[in-house]
Amino acid sequence: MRIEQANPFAYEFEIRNTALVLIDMQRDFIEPGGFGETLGNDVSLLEAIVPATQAALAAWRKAGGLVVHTREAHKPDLSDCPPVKRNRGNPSLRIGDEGPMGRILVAGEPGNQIIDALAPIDGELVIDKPGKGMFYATGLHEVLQQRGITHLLFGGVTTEVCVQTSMREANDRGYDGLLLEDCTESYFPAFKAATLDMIRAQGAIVGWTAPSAALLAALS
Ligand code: TIU
Repeated sequence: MRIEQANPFAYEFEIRNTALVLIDMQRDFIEPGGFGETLGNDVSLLEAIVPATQAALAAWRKAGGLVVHTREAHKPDLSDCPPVKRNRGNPSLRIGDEGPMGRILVAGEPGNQIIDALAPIDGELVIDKPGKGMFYATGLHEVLQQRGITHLLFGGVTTEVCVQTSMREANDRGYDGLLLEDCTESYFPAFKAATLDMIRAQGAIVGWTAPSAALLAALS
């Protein structure tokens, strides 16, 4: 497969060696009452990427590719949440506090679930990650290695926080990563734009970006 319209140049991959990774498409970030809103953000911006992400997920499932969903999630006793993370900033509710969708960023709580529109199905990996990056303290690299995965297609939220961190972690581990431009969003549009530029600058220093339509065209 070849995505000719990828930036900064064409991206080549084989479906059997590639996973679609959807980062943290959980209620905590996309719906009111979760972590995103407690940090003072307008979460409605993020909802706009759901239709394009749904279409990419449907096409990828149809093609038979591996799907990985991540959730930013901490254990109920918060033993995997460094105090500096819990104490950072001035949120109206901190990680572990009881909010309208249950305890903020805690595994198993209603707010921590992937949104219904993108709910995982049997055979897909669901990774709970205590950090912003998807490899830190998750064992995901070993799982992907066992499955022969060398290429990662990314979507999810937020572009400059968990998505970019995960792409950089992936790049350092030897994966070729491509970010689907309209399947990712930030609470800060300027940060999204800057992140897309940073990823593909200097000859794909972190990876590639492409509109999801280019992936759909390659798969059709
Ligand atoms: N705050 C923010 O933009 N993002 C996060 O805290 N987590 C993720 O990006 N998932």
